[in-house]
Amino acid sequence: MNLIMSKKFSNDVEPRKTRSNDVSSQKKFRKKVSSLKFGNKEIAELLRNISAVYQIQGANQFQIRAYDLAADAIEHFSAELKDLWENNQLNTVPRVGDNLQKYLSEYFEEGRVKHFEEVLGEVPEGMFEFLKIPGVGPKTAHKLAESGVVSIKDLENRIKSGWLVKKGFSGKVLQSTLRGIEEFKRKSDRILLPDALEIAKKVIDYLKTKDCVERADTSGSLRRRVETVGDIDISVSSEEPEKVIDHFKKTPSVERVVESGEKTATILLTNGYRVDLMVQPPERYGSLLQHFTGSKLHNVHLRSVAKDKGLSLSEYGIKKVEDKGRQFSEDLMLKVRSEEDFYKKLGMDYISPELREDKGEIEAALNHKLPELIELKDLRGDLHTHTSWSDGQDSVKDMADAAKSLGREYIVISDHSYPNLKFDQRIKEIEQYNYSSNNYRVISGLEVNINADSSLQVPDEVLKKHQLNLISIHTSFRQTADEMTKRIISALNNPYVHILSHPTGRLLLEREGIEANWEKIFKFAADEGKMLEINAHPNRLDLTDTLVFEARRFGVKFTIDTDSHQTQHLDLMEYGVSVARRGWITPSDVINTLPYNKIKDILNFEG
Ligand code: DGT
Ligand code: CA
Ligand code: CA
Ligand code: ZN
Repeated sequence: MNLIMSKKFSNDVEPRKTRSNDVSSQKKFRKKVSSLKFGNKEIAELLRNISAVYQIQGANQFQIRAYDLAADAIEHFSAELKDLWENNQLNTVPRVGDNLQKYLSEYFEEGRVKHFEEVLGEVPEGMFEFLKIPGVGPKTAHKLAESGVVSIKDLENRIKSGWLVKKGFSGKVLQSTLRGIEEFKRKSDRILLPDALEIAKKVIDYLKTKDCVERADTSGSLRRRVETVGDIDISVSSEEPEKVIDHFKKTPSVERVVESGEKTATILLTNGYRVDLMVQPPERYGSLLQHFTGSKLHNVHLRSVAKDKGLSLSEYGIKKVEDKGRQFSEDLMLKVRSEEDFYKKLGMDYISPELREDKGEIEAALNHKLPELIELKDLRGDLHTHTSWSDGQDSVKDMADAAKSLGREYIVISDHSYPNLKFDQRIKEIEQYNYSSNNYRVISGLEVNINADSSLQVPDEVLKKHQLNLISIHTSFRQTADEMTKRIISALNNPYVHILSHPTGRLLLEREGIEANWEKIFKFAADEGKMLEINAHPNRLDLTDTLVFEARRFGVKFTIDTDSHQTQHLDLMEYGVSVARRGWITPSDVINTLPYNKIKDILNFEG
């Protein structure tokens, strides 16, 4: 996977930093800073802080939970809350009730919430930073801040110097806090999917070397194929949980065991990744896998559906609860061997892990209306690849041969349209390959930069020569949403342009995507028959799953492409398929599921 991590997108040029002191650029800068404070992530953090104070004060569990769930929902919501508020649509956010809507309105209007300030004012402000340390809860964080510890660095120093022990803190708690600080420092927040999958596979292969392990599967966000994951979760089916846990704790390259119980354990690997394990016997494995796959929001909603049917859900099984007063007993517990059976027992169709985000999949499963999700095998071609004609590593022949051996019917070679590229010579080479390869279809394409002023990198005469043109943003990422929207729509409007490639321009864990009015872009694309790309490269995964989900409602057509820069990248298609599945996409939404003859008609080219 070093292949992916080290790959640089050499054509990505960050705009030069503005040195101008003029008023308008300063104004823009201020606007940016203040709008940041209103981002979904910041709001989620604010609500979690409120919940932490409530926990310290021993407020009721219901209230605490309401804030935590709202924070989760807001953090993962596809639209910015501030935009919704401006359009009077705050009531469309799940878990955000009337009260919270009022507080949020106050927040966007005044930049503050009086009630929140009162709540937060009851504790020392410094405590919230300590909550970022794994294993440190609200009470410890509070105590630390009360004793005068001012930062995580300060905390580390005062533990090491023995100062906090003298203040009466337990040595054991401080040692575990110290380890938490190390983890906090070491871990980059999230892990890219291929890296997590590679590690998970190693751990699973190791677990399966013992006969007591009957099955082992990834779970959590990894199984749902979220674009990045916080930790690696693994479910195991076994009659002998203790043996499994013992075995797990001896995983090669384990740094330390964080937690260990009868049926669960957590280890930290030397690379800083955390692995969570849960074990159940085979007859309960369906419940375990379902529980541990999440998401939390999906499970919470599912529990309320179950409750209406007089059932309660856990990793142990499905319990009948209608007989009030009767003691819990094994015979009231339905054991569930498979996930299929689990959903069936709730009167639902099976829900694929990628859909389990509480975006309507539960209602759809109850009404037998789930989409027939796209699969890797549905894809017949790749519409975005590079060769050594631009910044790729391999030749046209290498790329085409490799695509052929993967079973793809056609491939678009879409090098960057560097103005000094020998376009005609390149096209000739592609034609020669087609001629000599007995009908294999290589399509001549270009990936063309959209300049800051919305013009394209090369003139129409050059575009015209090619069978397929993709456009994308590689410079001036930080225009306002309005400017950006106009820039994209105007570029897409060129009659020789087919596809908007990696539309947001984000690089996972590195660079945020552009700001734009996506609804306008989706509407334009749907009306004008322009395709939006789901870029399968695991550093991009762009469009994002949430935007795919939105775009689909507008009737947009997609392509799923690898954007390969060498032959080995052609295999990354599965990651794009995961994004599409998370966006509820079916084969008919994606044009490169079509055979060559159909796609030729749609794109309107000869050959
Ligand atoms: P991540 O690790 O941040 O990428 O996200 P997840 O979804 O993998 O979260 P994680 O690792 O904390 O938990 C894995 C799954 O286990 C989660 O999706 C649902 C279930 N789960 C974990 N904690 C809780 C909990 O407190 N309540 C419930 N109902 N389920 C939980
Ligand atoms: Ca996880
Ligand atoms: Ca976990
Ligand atoms: Zn590209």
